[in-house]
Amino acid sequence: MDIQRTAAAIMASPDSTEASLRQMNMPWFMTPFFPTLLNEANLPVADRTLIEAFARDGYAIIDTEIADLDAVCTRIINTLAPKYAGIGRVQDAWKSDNDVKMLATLPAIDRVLRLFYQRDPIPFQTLNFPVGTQQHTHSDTVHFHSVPHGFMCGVWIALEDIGEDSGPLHVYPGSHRMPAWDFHDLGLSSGRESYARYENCMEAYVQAVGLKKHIVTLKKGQAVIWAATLLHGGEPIKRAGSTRHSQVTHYYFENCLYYTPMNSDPYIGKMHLRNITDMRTGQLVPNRYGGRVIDAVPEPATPVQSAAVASKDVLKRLMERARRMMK
Ligand SMILES: O=C(O)CCC(=O)C(=O)O
Repeated sequence: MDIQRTAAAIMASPDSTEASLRQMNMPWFMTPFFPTLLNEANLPVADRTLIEAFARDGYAIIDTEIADLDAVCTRIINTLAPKYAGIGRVQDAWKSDNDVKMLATLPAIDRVLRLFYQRDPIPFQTLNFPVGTQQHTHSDTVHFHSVPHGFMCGVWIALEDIGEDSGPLHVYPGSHRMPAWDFHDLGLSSGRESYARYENCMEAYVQAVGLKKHIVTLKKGQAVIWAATLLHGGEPIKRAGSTRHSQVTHYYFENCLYYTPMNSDPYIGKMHLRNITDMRTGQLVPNRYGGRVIDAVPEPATPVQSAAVASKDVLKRLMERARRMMK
C-alpha cells in the first residue's frame, strides 16, 4: 500500500469516515499522515523547517526571545542560590519566583509548542539546576505520560552559555520513534525502586540499537525542546567547579489523562493519575479521556506518608485500649 497516496486520498475527501484519521489521537508529527498534513498546512518556511527537524530528531533548538535576558538570568541564579544547598535542584520555583514562571510561560515557547502539538500547552512543573545533573539516559515517559500518548514535552533553557565541559545535556536523535517503554515492558516491577535498573536497561538499549549520541551545547537564552519519548540525559562534568545554570519546564497538553507510568500498571487497572496545575492559571487541570472528565484520584501516599498514617493508627489503637482499661 502506498501510504502517501492513501493519506492524500483520505485528505481529499474530508466527509468520508476515513477523514477522522486527521484526528488520530497522537501528535501530528508522529502520524503517517504528517507529510500530507504538513503540505496542506502551508506554513512559513522557518516553521516548516523547525517542525520537520522536530519530527525527524525528536528535539529542536529555538531562541526564547527573552526580554532583558541577562538581568532575568542573573536574578534567577541569585535568588535560587541559597535553595540549592545539598540538593542541587529546585523543583517548582515558579510558585514563588515570577522570573521562573515567566520563562515557563514565554510566548515564543507557547507558539512553537502549539505548532508542534496542535493543542494548548500546559506548563505544570519547573526544575532549576545550578550545575550539570549527570543524569543517566532516560525518557520522560517513565515519569510523565499521557493518554493519548505523546502529549508531553520538556523545554530546557540555558541560563548561561553551556559548553562541552560543564555537563551539558545529551540527546539521542530519532529515539523518540521507539516505543514508550514502561517498567513492565522491561521486565521490571513498577515503583521507584526499579529506577536504577530502568537506567541500565536504557544504556543497554542505546548500545544494542546503535543510537548515536548528540551533545547539546547552547547559548544563554536558547532552549531545547524534546519530545516525551526522546532519550536524553546529562553528560559528565569535565571541568571541576563549572556551573550549568538551566531551567527545565515540563508541559502536558490539553484534553488528556496525565499519569506516572513508573508507579502504574495500567493493564491491571492501576493508574497513578497526576493532579497537575496549570501555571498560567494556578488551577488544577482535569484529567480527560475521550473528552470526558475523569475523577481525580488521590496521589498514592509516599512511604513517609504511609508510615505517618500507620503510626497514627497504632497510637489510636493504644489510646482506645487505655480508655477500655480505665473503664
Ligand atoms: O538537565 C539535565 O541534565 C537533565 C534534565 C532532564 O533529564 C529532565 O528534566 O528530564
